[in-house]
Amino acid sequence: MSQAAASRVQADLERLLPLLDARLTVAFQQGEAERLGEAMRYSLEAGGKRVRPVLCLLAAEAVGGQIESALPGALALEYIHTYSLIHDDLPAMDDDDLRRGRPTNHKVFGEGHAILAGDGLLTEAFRVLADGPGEPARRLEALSLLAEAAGWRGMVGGQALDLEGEARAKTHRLTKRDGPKGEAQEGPSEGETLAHYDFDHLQLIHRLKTGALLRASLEIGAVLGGATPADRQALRATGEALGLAFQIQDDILDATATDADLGKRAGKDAGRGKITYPSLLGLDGARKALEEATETALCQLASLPNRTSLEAWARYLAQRAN
Ligand code: GRG
Repeated sequence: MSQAAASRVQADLERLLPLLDARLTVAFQQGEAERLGEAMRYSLEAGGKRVRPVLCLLAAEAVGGQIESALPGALALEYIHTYSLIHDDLPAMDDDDLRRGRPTNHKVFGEGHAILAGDGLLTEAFRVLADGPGEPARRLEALSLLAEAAGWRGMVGGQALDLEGEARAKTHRLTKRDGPKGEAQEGPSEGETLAHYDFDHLQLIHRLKTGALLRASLEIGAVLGGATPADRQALRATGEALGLAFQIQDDILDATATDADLGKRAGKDAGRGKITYPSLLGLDGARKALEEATETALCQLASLPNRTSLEAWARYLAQRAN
């Protein structure tokens, strides 16, 4: 990444993070269910890169809109993202102990409260956007985009497909291990298992599970910022490409970084026999796919009036170290 792009990302963080941090936990400070409020604040305050809210705010700026008008969208995106991480870490899902460099929510507050903390964040996302400032028609459009991206046609659907794929891979491994004298029993061959969970399927899962919310981050910012239809379409396409790039880099980091670098367990994908970009294309192939997706994002941005920050962020996301 060039020095200019790195400085731009740093400057964006310095001006945008205080705006987000000042509002992020306000809704969870007071209420009857105090411990639940604490559980929601715990995960929000644990850090995180704030990629989705920042992209949302930058998208509004990129189309000539005001940051303030996009803030409710930015908060809503971080609430949904944080809820998804809390639920993803539960024993019924990925069963993780470490997230954002801290013990996971259910390790501190128990499974029941972690489920409810996720539910509380999910529902607050829609309230903050419904009540926020700005034109009602734009907020209504943003609500619809958020529901589509977070729900069963987006992130939740992608998570379901991922769980189903993992269950199939596990059954296949068990079938092999349980055979007489340790030999493989009759069952699906490796090729047959891969056919169920091949590259197209991997891309579908990524597009839904990770990509949908990232794409929505840019499109919601565009809508709240009052984008023209052409600018909105350009940002939607940018988000699609950035979502893919983000996931490829996530796969690469899982294969190459340490727990300490990531603030979460590294090497999970290989441990679970998951199909990933590096496992299918090799590390070099995955890096090439990452470059291509980033270039696509940069091309889509070319027609926008204020694109410098988003260009810098596209480069940063491809090179992020955690
Ligand atoms: C439980 C409904 C439900 C969905 C879970 C997003 C997700 C779906 C699971 C997370 C699993 C995972 C590691 C996906 C890969 C991409 C991803 C979302 C990484 C985490 O996002 P970052 O890097 O996290 O933006 P921070 O902590 O920086 O906010």
